[in-house]
Amino acid sequence: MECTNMESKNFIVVERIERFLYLITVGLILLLISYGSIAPAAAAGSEAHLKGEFGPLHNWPIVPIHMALLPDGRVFAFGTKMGKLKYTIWNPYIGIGTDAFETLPNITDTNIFCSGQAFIPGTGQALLIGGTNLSSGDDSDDVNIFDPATETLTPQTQSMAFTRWYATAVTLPNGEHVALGGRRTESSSGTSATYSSTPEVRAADGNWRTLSSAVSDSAYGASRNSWNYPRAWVNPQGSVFILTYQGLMYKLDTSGTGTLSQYTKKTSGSNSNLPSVMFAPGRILSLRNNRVATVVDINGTGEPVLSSGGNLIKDRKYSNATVLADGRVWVNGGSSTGNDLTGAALDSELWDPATRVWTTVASAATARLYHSASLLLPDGTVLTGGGGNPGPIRQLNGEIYYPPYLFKADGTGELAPRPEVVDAPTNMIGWDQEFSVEATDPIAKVTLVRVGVVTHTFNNEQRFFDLPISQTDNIVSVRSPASANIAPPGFYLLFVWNASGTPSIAKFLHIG
Ligand SMILES: [Cu+2]
Repeated sequence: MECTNMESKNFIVVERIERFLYLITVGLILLLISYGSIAPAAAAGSEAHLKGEFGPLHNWPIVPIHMALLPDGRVFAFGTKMGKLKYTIWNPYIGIGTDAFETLPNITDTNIFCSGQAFIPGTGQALLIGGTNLSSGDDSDDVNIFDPATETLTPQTQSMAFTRWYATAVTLPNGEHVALGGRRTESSSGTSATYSSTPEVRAADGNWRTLSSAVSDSAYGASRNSWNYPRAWVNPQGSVFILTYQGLMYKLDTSGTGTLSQYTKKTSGSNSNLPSVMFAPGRILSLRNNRVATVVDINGTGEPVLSSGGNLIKDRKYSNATVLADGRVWVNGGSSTGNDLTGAALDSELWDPATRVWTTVASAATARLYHSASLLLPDGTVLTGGGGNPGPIRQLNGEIYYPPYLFKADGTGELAPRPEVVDAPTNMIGWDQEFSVEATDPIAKVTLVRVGVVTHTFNNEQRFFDLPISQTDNIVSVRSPASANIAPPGFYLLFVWNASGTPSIAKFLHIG
C-alpha cells in the first residue's frame, strides 16, 4: 500500500514537471514565432477587405476530417480510413510546410474516425467518445483522451454503456459531458444498424451515468437521422437544447436519470449535411433545406423564438459554418447536389448577424464536401481542409481563409497592421469577473470565441461573445460572461480590436 502510494506520488511529480516543461516550451515557441507569419500566397485583390482571401493550397499528411484547437494554439486532427491508425498535430507557428506537421500512430484499439469530440475544461485535452473497433469494425463504446502535453491518445478504463458511432459530446456547465446519439454499425455479425437513443453523462472522474428516463428516437435516435451528430448546445438555463433535422426541438435536463421535454414549436426541415452554429449567447444560426437560414433564440425560459436568417445564395450540402472573430458567420464549401462535384461551391458566403444578409466572398482552390472541416485559429484566420473518404476527391490538403478584417480598408489588398495584446489574464478566471486587458493600440472592441472542435459540418464547442467596454483606451476593463450556462468552462480566444477594425492575434483565456 505504502509503496503504491509512493509510486503514484512520484508519478504525479513527474507528470507535473513534464507539464511544466511543456508549458515553458510552448511559451517560448509563442514568444519566438508570430502566428501572423502565414501570409496569403499572392498579393490579395482590391476586394480583400470586403471578401477576404484564401492562402495557398497546402498538403496535409491525412484527410483532416476532425479538427480541434488545442490550448497551445496547435491543431489536433484525425480522420480517413488511413488516418484511423494515425493522428496529426499541426503547428501553425511553424507554417504550412511538411515540418509543421507531426503524425503519430494511434496505438489504441479504437478507430476514432467519426467519433464524437469535446474538450475537457480543466486541461484542454480532447475527449473522444465512440467510433469503431479497429479490428472488428463494429461500433465502439470506447473513450479516449488526447493530451497535448504528451501528444498521446490514451484509452480510458471507463467506457460508455452504449456503443456510439457519429455521436455528439456536449461540455456541460459543471464540466461533465453528455453523449448524445450515435449508431451501431451493420456489424460483422450481419445485424442491421441500430441507434443509441439513450444519452449518458460522463462525470469529471470519468464514470458514466445513463440517462435512462430520457430515451428518445426522435431527439437523438433512429428517427430521421437524429442519431447523426445531434445538433446540441447548453442553453442559458443550463440544460441541453437539441435541434433536430426534422425540425423538432427538445430540452434535456441531465440531472439524475435525465428529463427530456419537447417544445411545441418546430423549425423547417434540415439535414445532417447542413451546419448549425451558436453565433451569440443563446442564439443559433441553423442552415435548413433549400438555402433557408433560421435563427433560433433560446435565451428565454419558454419556447424558442424563431426568425429568418435570410437565404443563402447557394445550396451548400456538406458545407461548414464558422463564427469569425468579429461574430460574423462564414460558410464555406458544400455542393447543391450532395457529396458531388456537380454544383460544388468554391466561393464562400459571409453572414452578418446585424443585417442577416448573406454575401458571396472569396473562392477556394478546391471543393470541400463530405468529411471536410473548418476551424477558427488564434490569428483570426480559418483553417479549411479535408473532404472525401468517401467522396469525389480524397482531399489530403488544406487552405487558410483570411477574413476581411485582416486587410487594410483602402483596397490595396495589404494586410492591416495588427494591435498586439500586451497584458491579459494568464491564470484561470471565473464568470462575471472583471479583468483588464492592455494592448499596443487603443482598444475599440474586445471579443471572445470559444475554441472549436469540428467534424461532419458541426462545431459543437464554438460560441461567440462581444465583451462590452466602457471607454477606448490602451488598457480597458471587461467582464467575463455571466455564467457557466452561457460560457461553459474551458478555453476561449480573446481578441482585442483597434479603431480600424483589425483584431489582435488572440490570447487564450481559461474560464473555470
Ligand atoms: Cu463520417
